[in-house]
Amino acid sequence: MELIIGDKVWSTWSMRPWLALKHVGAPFTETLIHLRRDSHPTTHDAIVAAGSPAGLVPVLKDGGVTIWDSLAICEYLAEKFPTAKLWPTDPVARALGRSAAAEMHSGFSALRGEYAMDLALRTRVNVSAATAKDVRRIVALWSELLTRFGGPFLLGADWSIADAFYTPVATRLRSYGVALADHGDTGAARDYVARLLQTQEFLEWERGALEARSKTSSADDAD
Ligand SMILES: N[C@@H](CCC(=O)N[C@@H](CS)C(=O)NCC(=O)O)C(=O)O
Repeated sequence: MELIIGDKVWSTWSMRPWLALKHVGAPFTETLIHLRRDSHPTTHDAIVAAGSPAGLVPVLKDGGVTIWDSLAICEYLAEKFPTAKLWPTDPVARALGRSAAAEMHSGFSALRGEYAMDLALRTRVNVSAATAKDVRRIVALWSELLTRFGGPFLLGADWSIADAFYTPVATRLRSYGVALADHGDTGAARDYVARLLQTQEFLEWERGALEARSKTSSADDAD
């Protein structure tokens, strides 16, 4: 299998299936396409040439098949590797997990638009009213699932696609210094953020992101 991704420091949609693939443990090669068209004007052409009909990353190639959306890739992996339990076997837990992942995939536009993922960033902001609304909803959703299934992950004992989908949110909350207690959290959401940021898969992604960032900075310094 080959996974085509964007820069690890920024590309939230690439991170999700990458975490799922690492969790599954299947061998895969990784092809990186630099994003940010101002500095990489050929991004779109490179993604299309790599075989993405939508001109977006991530893309998974498996044999003759090309899958070009983060959620579709994760669903494919769940079906291809059932023993990895990327979704729980209980249909209710699975349906709630899919609802949570789909809500992330299609929603939270204020948080996503105003506070881009940047794994190297640490700051403190007063979030806008629109983002505060998104954060409050995320805290409520996480708290409800953590209570219902008993944690430590959203659907219970096993890390799932729902957790993959919210890991980039956890990085944004850390990067922008968002205090979840100001948005309805009684501690469960804060602890869940810490847990997502300590998984082996995320730490490996983060190491790759920061190494790439330091190489880019050294190259920029040399200009
Ligand atoms: N809904 C798509 C969204 C994919 C997406 O927006 N990818 C961004 C990178 S995170 C992209 O390819 N941007 C192309 C560009 O920056 O030119 C998915 O879930 O895969």
